[in-house]
Amino acid sequence: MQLRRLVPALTLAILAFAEATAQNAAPRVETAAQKDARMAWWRDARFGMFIHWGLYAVPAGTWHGERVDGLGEWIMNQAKIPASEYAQLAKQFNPVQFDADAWAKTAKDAGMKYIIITSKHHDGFANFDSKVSSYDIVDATPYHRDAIKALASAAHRAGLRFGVYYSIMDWHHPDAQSGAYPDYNSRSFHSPNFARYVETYMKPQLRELVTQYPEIDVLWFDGEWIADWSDAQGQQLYDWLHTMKPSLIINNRVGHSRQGMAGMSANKDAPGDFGTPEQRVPPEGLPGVDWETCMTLNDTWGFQTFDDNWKDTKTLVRTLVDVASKGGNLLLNVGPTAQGVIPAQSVSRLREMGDWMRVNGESVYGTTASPFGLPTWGRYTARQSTGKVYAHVFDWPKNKQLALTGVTARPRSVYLLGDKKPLSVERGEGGWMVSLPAVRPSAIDAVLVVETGGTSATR
Ligand code: JFZ
Repeated sequence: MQLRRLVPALTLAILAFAEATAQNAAPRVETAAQKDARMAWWRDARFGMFIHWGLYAVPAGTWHGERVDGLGEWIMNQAKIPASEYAQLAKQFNPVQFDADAWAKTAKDAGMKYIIITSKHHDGFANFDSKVSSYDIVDATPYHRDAIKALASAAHRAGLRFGVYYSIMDWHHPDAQSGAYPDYNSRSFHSPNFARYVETYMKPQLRELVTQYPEIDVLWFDGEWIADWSDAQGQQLYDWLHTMKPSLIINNRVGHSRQGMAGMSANKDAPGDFGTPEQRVPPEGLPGVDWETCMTLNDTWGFQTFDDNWKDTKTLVRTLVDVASKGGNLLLNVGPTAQGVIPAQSVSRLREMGDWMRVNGESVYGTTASPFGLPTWGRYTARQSTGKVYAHVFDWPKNKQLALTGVTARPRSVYLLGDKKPLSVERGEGGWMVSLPAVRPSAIDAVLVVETGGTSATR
């Protein structure tokens, strides 16, 4: 082997050895109480903003005049675009209208408590100033500014937590999946140099993110289903990240055993702090388990000009409440344009969710799963510290009699949230029956406070 090839190979071996030694020297030991403390803000938050933004916003779903099927951020794979050709999009990515404070305000006004943005999606393009790559927003675009840095600071100014999405799969890097072209997403493809990508590219980029962006509290991995990744590698990565920053919260896609769109890991010892159901809410509560449903407002994550299948505000609020009633968080996505603008259809829906949250947020933030199952008329959430259960009435009964199904002991008091006036409660056929007021306070979700003597609510 020539010296110029031997030196990088040796460097890699030394790096890998140093990492392995560091891991052996510092195995992560965390008590249940320490984990509760680390997860506390996240469990209280219940509602966050997901942002998918990158070069795919430039074609926005159309390639050579043809609409491309599938998700906007998958266009490189769907249209079988060679990596070198796709990379040319960087020259057109100049989001001069990007206003990080405006994005943070949109999240804040919706009632969201944290923001997770793509730092690098499957296409390999980084939205931050990476020193191990020139394939990033600072080096490769006319914009030349670090979007992750700007949004991290804006989020903190707005009092929001901040985290980044990072794809393990990389269609651009020659040592990762670019060799799988034209099927970048092949599940059987192995790169002979994948370890080199991990040690000299992925981990250095993750180190940059964790050490140079102090606001980052969450790492949201994805693209973990590739044949070159395993639970064991995920566990090593998880431990390595925690050695650098013990407070990090890391999703279960750091490992390899997520079960499809249901999102929970098959193996209970798999790495990761929370499960990631995608585009769906688990049918039942998952007591004692941390999870977060990620969902689009229309049908795509990355911006597409033609996707107009927007969910309505009522559906969105009820989805958030459904999630909270089952003990999870909702991470709702926006896909900004290549100019740096969150689509108006997204902003208006989020503003309307915020209108509901400003009145009813108490029944969502810091609550735990329903102690009384799933009533036919809506959902329950609970706050153990106060013994309050919130009855979320989606379907207001015509006869104004609401059966508090699942509640056994006589409630101490029942009233509308934001109106302390006690409502009459009588024992009836359907259990404890509440006489509802004549005026329904919300057609989206009218919230009643049920004061119980104390509940056995679990997360
Ligand atoms: C993944 C990404 O691929 C997607 O672009 C988006 O970032 C989302 C939040 O996460 O979604 C997936 C992942 C895997 C499959 C489908 C969607 N899959 O294996 O079918």
